[in-house]
Amino acid sequence: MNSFNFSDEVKKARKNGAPVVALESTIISHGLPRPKNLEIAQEIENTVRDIGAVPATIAMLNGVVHVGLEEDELLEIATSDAVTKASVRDLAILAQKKSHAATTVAATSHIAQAAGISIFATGGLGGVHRGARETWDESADLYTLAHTDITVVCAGVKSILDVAATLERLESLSIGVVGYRTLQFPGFYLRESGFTLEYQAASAKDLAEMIHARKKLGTSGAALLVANPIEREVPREIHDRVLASGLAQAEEKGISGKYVTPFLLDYFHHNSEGESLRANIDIILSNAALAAEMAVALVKLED
Ligand code: PSU
Ligand code: MN
Repeated sequence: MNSFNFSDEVKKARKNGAPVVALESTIISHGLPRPKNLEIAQEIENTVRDIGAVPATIAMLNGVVHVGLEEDELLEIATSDAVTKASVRDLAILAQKKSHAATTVAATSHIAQAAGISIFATGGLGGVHRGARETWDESADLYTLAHTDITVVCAGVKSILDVAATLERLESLSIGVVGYRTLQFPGFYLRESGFTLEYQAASAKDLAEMIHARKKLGTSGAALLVANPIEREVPREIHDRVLASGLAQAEEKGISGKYVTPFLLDYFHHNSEGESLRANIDIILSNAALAAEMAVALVKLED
């Protein structure tokens, strides 16, 4: 039996079979600048609630995994300097150390699955980094999603990554990808990454039916990725300039391992004239809304 701590709201939803949406916490602690991060985290949760689903923000506090955070707990994750970025491999170590940790897409997916939650909204997925031929830097998000029963709503992957290699990995790892009202794989800040998809879905209901079919066909061993493009993209000129200088700085400073992604996200936030933050907020709110609509539709289907 997993020893998770459920928030009151999530406890009640589980008892009543109400729709629940998992949310990650690394975006709060390491992906968004303070002090705005707390306000955004609350806004994400309220977006889910407004649509009739229950938000389950996942994080570790004093070594205990929380599925759904009370207000003071969300505050702690958003403001404490002692919050470590945790992927799946870190969880048990940090539990023993009674640490605070924010969970990545990989760790959040793992915990959500164990808690019986099937839909998860995030911003950008981790993937294969540029230069991975030399650095071997590939996000554990990919490998975890390969064996986790979860549907993740994201805005594609950032162009800080090697998008082509990431899409190839998604295919090799049997992770399904479906565009939301598009056949263009989105590039997080950009509506189109330049790579096309095979499938799209027209509505949250269609996506819920796909999740339902996964269960019926027994193909839910690996994750399904829903790629929901940003509505108003970052101007290409700003995007290309900041990307080039950010990648160059990361290399110059010798940033490696789990610090690469937070470094680049922070670089974007500080050098994009506010566009990176604006885009991140638009994206996570839009993904949370779509995930909530899907969760509501899924509960109706399973009735
Ligand atoms: N990409 C983003 N925003 C994020 C992240 C990635 O656009 O906040 C975070 C997510 O939590 C993701 C993690 O799971 O970074 C991936 O880190 P890494 O590349 O070290 O696996
Ligand atoms: Mn990495």
